[in-house]
Amino acid sequence: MSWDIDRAVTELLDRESTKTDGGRITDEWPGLDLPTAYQVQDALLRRKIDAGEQLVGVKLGLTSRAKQQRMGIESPLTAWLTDAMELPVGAPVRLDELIHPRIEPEIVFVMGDRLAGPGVTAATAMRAVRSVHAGFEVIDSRYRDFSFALPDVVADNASSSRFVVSGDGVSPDGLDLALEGCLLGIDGQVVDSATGAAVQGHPGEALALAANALGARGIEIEPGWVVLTGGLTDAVFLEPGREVSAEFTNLGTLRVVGS
Ligand code: 0L1
Ligand code: MG
Repeated sequence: MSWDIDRAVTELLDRESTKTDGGRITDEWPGLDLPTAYQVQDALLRRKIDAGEQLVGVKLGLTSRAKQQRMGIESPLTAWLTDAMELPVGAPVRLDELIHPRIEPEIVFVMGDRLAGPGVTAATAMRAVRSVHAGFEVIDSRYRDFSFALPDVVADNASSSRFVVSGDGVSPDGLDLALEGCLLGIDGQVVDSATGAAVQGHPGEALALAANALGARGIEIEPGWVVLTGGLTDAVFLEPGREVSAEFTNLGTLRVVGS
């Protein structure tokens, strides 16, 4: 059977619901280029919306050198966030619902104004931000061993599975997000650290990148949307009983336990 957008969506959703990873789609469908992969991603979102989920925002992936080097892919990408992916602060991550989840700390924006590319700069992007939050993203690739080419991971909605956003947002005014520090801990031991500069030099650059990339596809970032700006550090595996913490300089501390 030949591949097309519909078959790729069905394959990826099947892997997600059966918690089964699989091979790269590009191995069987070399014609899956980047524009087609974004069509798969959009069609996958439409299937989720048809099933009752709501679009609540956008994520950036592969915005930091740490993540790019691990995955061997240098291009940042965008993907969709739905309400079904959001976990309340303090809720455990149910590992039995996922394949091989990893977690990464992120600086998160909640938008106040609409943002429409092209031509968006970091400065104009930051003026549209209502509040800045500490966040975690749980990624769970539908590909074996997180092994994929860029079109595979774009089609797979950038490995998205769960996210957590701190409740107490901070005004972006007066914050220097390039200097915002984050200590990543596992069971109380610091295992990694970064500042916001790890994300494209400044998380506002990542937001501008998303606005411009979506603008090229005729999509605007809407007021109220959540924007995950990308992992500050490399992601670490979640395990049963493991507590992962992210302690930020000004955005507070988040803790998540795998259960
Ligand atoms: O949020 C991310 O940076 C994920 C991008 C996809 C690559 C991965 O699965 O780590
Ligand atoms: Mg991420």
